[in-house]
Amino acid sequence: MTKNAIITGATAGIGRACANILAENGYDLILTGRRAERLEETCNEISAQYGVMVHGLSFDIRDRSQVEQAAVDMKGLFDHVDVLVNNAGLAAGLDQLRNGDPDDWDQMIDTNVKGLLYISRQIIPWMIETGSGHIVNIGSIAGKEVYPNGNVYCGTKHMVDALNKAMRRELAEFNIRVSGIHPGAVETEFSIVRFKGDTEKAGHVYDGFENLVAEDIADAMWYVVSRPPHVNINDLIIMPKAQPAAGVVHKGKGL
Ligand code: NDP
Ligand code: 8X3
Repeated sequence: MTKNAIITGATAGIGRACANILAENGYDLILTGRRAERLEETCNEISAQYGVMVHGLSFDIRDRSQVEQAAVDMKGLFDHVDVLVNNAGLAAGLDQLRNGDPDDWDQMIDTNVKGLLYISRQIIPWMIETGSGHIVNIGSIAGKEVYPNGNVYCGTKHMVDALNKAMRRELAEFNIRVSGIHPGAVETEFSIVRFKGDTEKAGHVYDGFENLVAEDIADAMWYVVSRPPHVNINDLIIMPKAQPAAGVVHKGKGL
């Protein structure tokens, strides 16, 4: 039977790297993201490189009606889903709460928490109906610890951690695996988005130490997904060697 995966937020970074590794391993894919042109290019490139079917559905995961429509489209493309990677997410801003921008808070809560819930609400009953599946939730070290000025972003990722546990409790009886992957600093578009397009400021985040790259996280995702069927990896925390804890990075030490 064909293996199928859905990855949210695959126009960049970790989501795109997950798409590559799943395609390399023969999965047909549905990829999502708001940037329609970038999504189309990504789908075409991956499909040409690995010879699998790659469909793009462009929508904003914060918009519940768009997510519901996307789920209808997904059911027209796949007869079942083996893997859902809940990856779409972002940080916006890095300020103390008293100086924070409530629009940033809304965007993070709406994307990282509500968006993840909206898509999961559509896919979980489908997995139950077809009798199996694996949900991989991309959390963060920010969901395990809190770092200075990380407040609301950390809050959203703590919620992802809680939802990951809740899903696992609810879904084991339906033969559905649920795993959380919690990375530290990965150089993607993440900091460019966090600092609203300020590439210089974003670049400094990764100066002076060896950060993780998106492929490190995709590799972990593939490890989790490719375990024998009786094994569930509950949680993986993956950090750069130079980042022993959230918000702590040893720079300039050749690490
Ligand atoms: P990128 O900014 O490189 O990628 C984020 C992806 O999410 C893009 O494909 C973007 O697509 C998508 N996305 C964002 N907002 C929306 C939205 N409203 N609707 C649909 N898609 C959306 O960042 P990363 O790859 O680093 O981030 C991926 C996940 O990993 C996030 O959940 C992030 O919190 C988490 N993470 C990242 C870490 C890091 O250091 N980079 C560390 C720990 C966790 P588009 O813009 O086209 O909509
Ligand atoms: C982001 C993790 O450590 O770069 O989710 O803030 S960190």
